[in-house]
Amino acid sequence: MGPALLLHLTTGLTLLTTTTLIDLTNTIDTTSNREIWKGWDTSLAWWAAAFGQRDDLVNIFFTLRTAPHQSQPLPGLGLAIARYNAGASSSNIINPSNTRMIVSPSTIPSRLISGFWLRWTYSSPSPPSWNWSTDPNQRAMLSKATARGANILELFSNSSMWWTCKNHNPSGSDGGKSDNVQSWNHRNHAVYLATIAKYASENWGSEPSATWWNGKIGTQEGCHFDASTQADVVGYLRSKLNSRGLQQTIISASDESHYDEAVATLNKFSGNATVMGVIARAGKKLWQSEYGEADATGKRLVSNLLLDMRWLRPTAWVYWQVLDGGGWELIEADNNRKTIGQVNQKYFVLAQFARHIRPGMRILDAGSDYAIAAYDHQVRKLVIVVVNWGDVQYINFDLSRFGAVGTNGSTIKRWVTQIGSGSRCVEHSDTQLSGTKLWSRFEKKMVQTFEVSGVVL
Ligand SMILES: *[C@@H]1O[C@H](CO)[C@@H](O)[C@H](O)[C@H]1NC(C)=O
Ligand SMILES: *[C@@H]1O[C@H](CO)[C@@H](O)[C@H](O)[C@H]1NC(C)=O
Ligand SMILES: *[C@@H]1O[C@H](CO)[C@@H](O)[C@H](O)[C@H]1NC(C)=O
Ligand SMILES: CC(=O)N[C@H]1CO[C@H](CO)[C@@H](O)[C@@H]1O
Repeated sequence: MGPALLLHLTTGLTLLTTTTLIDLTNTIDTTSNREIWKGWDTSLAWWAAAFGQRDDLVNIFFTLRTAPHQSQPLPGLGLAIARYNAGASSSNIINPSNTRMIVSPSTIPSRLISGFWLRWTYSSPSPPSWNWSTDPNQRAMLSKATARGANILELFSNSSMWWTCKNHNPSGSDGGKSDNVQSWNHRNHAVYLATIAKYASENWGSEPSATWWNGKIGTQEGCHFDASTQADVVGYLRSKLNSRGLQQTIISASDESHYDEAVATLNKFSGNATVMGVIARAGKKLWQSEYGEADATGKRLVSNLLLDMRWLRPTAWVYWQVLDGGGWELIEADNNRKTIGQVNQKYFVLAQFARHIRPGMRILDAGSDYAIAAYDHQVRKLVIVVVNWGDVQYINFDLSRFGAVGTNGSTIKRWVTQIGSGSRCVEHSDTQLSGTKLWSRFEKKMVQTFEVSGVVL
């Protein structure tokens, strides 16, 4: 009787579990025809200025190889875009007035990036006014990333060179809300960026597009630019780039902290900087140009990333600092002490997207805020990334709107990462296509990525 009772109990429990499952079904919208994906990205800046010589790190971030981290194999993120921070700091003294850079008391030294233009005299972009040897580590990471296949370089600046700032402090204006670039230096800031772009195209093996930041925090480089100032600099920058033969280099602005601010700034632009009120309507491309938060579990990342993909519709998505502290990072590091620690679960959450949604794929709407799809025309592959915020349940995908799907019963590969802790990009080959449907069982807060072959859009 004992075993029978046990069996009965087990069955009862199974039934109970089954009845609490809430199945969800999503239909991939093949007509959604979103943007062609440009790539995933990180800003180099501080982490690269500290660790730019490290080949292990460039392999982890800029290839799809399995690269070792502290003797553990780590699936590479395959980032395609590198965002290079044109620095605003330098330690030289400008004579005859014995002018030197002002450093805020709270400034963290590893957050000041060395700039190339050392003093306001300018005859040609060469010594003694320009120092192309500076910032060797960030440049090293850029060239290693380019060698590994990163094919878009974005040049960005957080502040113009300190000596163009009213207070000679590249961490922002006194008070932070007023313009810190002297009006007669708007043109110089454009010259600065255009000159670096030109030098990079001739010497660094990559031709950048340019952008800059509008904001201010005293611990690092930053500078408030009024919308009118930005529009002014954009105008100058276009002409300075063109006069250097860089007509193809795209200028992007404005790089804001908050979505609402971005729309407000865009609305204030005029003349040659017009980007119309609403981004999508203007026929411009939008990048999520700096994503960061301090949640190492990956929960906020997956939630924000999926919302961005569905509603903001960027063509590139830039993680701010892949190495940092306090949960802001994918891999823990101390840029001042130059030590590297553990890999956060957030790394694997991002890998569920970045390793599978690749440059050139078309983003498709997956029918909900908890999933996104991408289609690769060349190899006829469909990628779906899904998170389950609910209790344990099956999530189904209906592919019936595609012209064709693979043969019934064909194997679909899937990868699993558990938010917080647990599975980290674990690969499974246990899911089959059933007619035009696929489904999988999800734990709560589980991210799964599916790759379906033989799909015709
Ligand atoms: C140029 O940069 C290099 C590397 O940071 C530094 O060693 C050198 O002193 C700089 N030269 C000048 C003139 O500032
Ligand atoms: C640029 O400045 C903003 C605001 O000060 C800050 O959030 C961002 O991290 C800075 N980036 C760099 C590269 O300094
Ligand atoms: C797919 O194959 C399964 C198992 O062989 C079968 O039960 C099912 O009816 C097939 N579905 C379609 C749509 O052909
Ligand atoms: C891109 C763009 O709008 N360019 C314009 C900038 O302004 C000049 C002079 O007004 C025009 O000729 C360009 O077409």
